[in-house]
Amino acid sequence: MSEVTIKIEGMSCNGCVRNVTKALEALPGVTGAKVSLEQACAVVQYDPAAIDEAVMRQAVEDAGFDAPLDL
Ligand code: 9UX
Repeated sequence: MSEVTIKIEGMSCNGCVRNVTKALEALPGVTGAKVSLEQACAVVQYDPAAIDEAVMRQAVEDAGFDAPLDL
């Protein structure tokens, strides 16, 4: 299992945090996601054989937020 921190812009309340968490945890290969409103990021546990960071970032974007590559 691997872990990555993804920068997330545009979250303004805990509803956003919930939405991002659900979007990430719905992805095959993601086993857990801890999203921080204050730190504007998500720490994601995942199986690197099943998913990569680009797919996670796209899921965050599809949920209506920005996930820029630069940390
Ligand atoms: Mo809060 Mo976020 O009212 O998608 S849920 S702004």
